[in-house]
Amino acid sequence: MILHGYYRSSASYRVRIALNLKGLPVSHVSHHLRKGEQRAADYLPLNPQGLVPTLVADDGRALTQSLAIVEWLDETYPQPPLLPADPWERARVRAFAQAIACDIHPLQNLRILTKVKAMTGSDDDSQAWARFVNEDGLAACEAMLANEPGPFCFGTRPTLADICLVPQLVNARRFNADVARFPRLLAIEVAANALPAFADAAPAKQPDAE
Ligand SMILES: N[C@@H](CCC(=O)N[C@@H](CS)C(=O)NCC(=O)O)C(=O)O
Repeated sequence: MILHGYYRSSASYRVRIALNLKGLPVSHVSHHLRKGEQRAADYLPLNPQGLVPTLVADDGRALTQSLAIVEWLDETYPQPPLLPADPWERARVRAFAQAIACDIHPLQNLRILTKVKAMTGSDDDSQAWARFVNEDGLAACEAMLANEPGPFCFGTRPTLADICLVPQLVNARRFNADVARFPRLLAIEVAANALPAFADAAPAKQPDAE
């Protein structure tokens, strides 16, 4: 398989964690986002949205959207499972993952911040926006886990929820969000990063890291 991504892309980071948890080998192709390589003519046929990640399977088919990719990996390579067996619990994990992937991450994406900066003429405004989006969204995530026993988001092993949370915390720090407000999320991050599957997927460990 080939993963088209970027070291600092948190959506690519989600897929890297899932591949590591499954023990699946992959080749990496890096697209430098600030240079606009995600919109290169030879990449757009794979991902018409001009975003990373894209996973190209062994048979050459290409799949976009990190959550769809992670769920496809989970269904195709079921061990270890990344979603609970019980339908209600599975839906709760997806709800948490989507609180991040649908309601935080897209609002602080590179193309949105570039637009905010262009509209306001201020890099400070775009950074303040990203900080607000992360703090506001992660406060809700902290509350969503208030009655969960840990050490992971939902129970004793990592799920799609942790796969979304850990990369988002890295983003939040990049925008100077006050993550100390979220002790439960930080404890989960420590538990997750103790696993090589999470630690090895970190942006700083990737070959294209700058
Ligand atoms: N919902 C998509 C989001 C993909 C996405 O926004 N990727 C970012 C990097 S994390 C990107 O390619 N940004 C480039 C841009 O905004 O131009 C997914 O989960 O795959």
